[in-house]
Amino acid sequence: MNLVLSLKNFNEPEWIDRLQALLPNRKVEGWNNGVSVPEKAEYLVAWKPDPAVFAALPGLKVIFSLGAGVDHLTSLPELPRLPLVRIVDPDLTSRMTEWVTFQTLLHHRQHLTYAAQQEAKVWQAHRQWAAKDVRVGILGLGELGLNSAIALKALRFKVAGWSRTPKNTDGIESFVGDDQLEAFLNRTDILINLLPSTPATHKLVNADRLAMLPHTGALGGPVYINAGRGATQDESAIEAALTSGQLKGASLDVFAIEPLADTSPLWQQKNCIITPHVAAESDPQALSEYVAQQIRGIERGETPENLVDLEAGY
Ligand code: NDP
Ligand code: OXD
Repeated sequence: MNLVLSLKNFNEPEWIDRLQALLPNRKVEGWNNGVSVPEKAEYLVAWKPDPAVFAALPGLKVIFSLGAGVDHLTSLPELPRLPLVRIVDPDLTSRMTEWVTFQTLLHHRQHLTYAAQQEAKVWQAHRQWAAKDVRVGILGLGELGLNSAIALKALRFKVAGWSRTPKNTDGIESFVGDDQLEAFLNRTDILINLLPSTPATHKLVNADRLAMLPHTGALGGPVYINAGRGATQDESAIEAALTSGQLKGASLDVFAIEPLADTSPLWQQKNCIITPHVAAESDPQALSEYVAQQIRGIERGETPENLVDLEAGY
């Protein structure tokens, strides 16, 4: 019944203390400090784990991803076919909705133009279009995409989403699968990417797809926003589209390789907002309680919540 943590970029000792306090009858240990009885470890809590951890813990029953995304695990050939639980947390979801809404409004309200004018002490108003005339399209209408869609719809944007399976949410148009992707892009002024990284979404946002975004909308050119995963976009196509004017603006929180290299030309793009994968962090205490609660449920014989479909990869 023991629990092992293998975490990169997290303070492992703090996480051990937090989980140990919530699960006093189990031994909680960090992979980096050595596991006392590896055969007794039944649960693994992982973020970009050491791939050697799986073979070293033969009694594992359930793996927890300490994030909503699981590509850090599904990309590992060593990952055993065990139940894999991901984070779904209202706090994380609402933080993502804040970031997405903020970036959407920033482009919609021409903030980059006004910030540049402030630098130059220029007092000049530009025509402002209404939200109801702007078509937002969200790639990925899952836990995060749907919440952002509802918030943007409440601001009166015309919202549609694209997903693998049909959705039926009042006032949000649903586009489904590869066959409807072009039609979805053709009606989208602000494209928001909240897709997971899977083989099917790899570099999905490429030059051809960016070219499908219209220039006929109220903004005068399309905007691209990504807080899903960098692997789902072709970074050089985005850079080229920003340079050519095919894209009017972008906001990027995620990149194929993080941190983004100093040499990336994206840093120089005046119409591109870059944030360092911070769109939706979460409260460590809330995440620890989520893991502890799931473990208690599993031990009562319940099926874990928010299991990843290992075939689909998300
Ligand atoms: P969900 O699994 O709830 O939603 C994923 C959505 O993508 C679903 O609507 C799914 O369709 C759709 N989708 C997946 N593959 C395809 C495909 N091939 N074609 C069409 N649609 C597809 O995930 P979340 O909303 O919880 O999270 C999304 C991603 O956000 C995470 O995987 C993670 O990478 C990223 N993330 C980023 C953070 C940050 O700080 N930047 C923080 C947290 C998460 P369907 O509904 O039909 O299954
Ligand atoms: C996550 C992330 O997947 O932080 O939770 O990107």
